[in-house]
Amino acid sequence: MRILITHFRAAAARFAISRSVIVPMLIGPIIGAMLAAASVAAQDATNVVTIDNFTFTPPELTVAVGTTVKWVNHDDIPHVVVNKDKAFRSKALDTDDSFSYTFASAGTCDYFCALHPHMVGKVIVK
Ligand SMILES: [Cu+2]
Repeated sequence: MRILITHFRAAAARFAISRSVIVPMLIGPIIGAMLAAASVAAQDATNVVTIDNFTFTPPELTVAVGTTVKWVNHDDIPHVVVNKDKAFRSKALDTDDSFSYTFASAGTCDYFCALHPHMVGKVIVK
């Protein structure tokens, strides 16, 4: 009987050790993924142009070469984001639709809405 109890205690101790090792192994990558997602979201927030009430906000955005800019339409009517030099043209963006474009070289990008040409904006790539 004494031997059985000793074996049981040893098994319990092994279980405790394995759990203390396995739980951090499982939680580590989850926390890592959460941190990675948070940093991507933070980066995105600075490179988003929103469309509200027929206005691009911010009207002028300065980014580094290689940056992806995302336009998000918050209006309840469609808009189309078009580069003046025809480098890009979005599809018609319905409410909450978005369009992304990566700026591969430096320069000034003037854009407007194809449906409402008085809507204009600018991305300066440095
Ligand atoms: Cu528009």
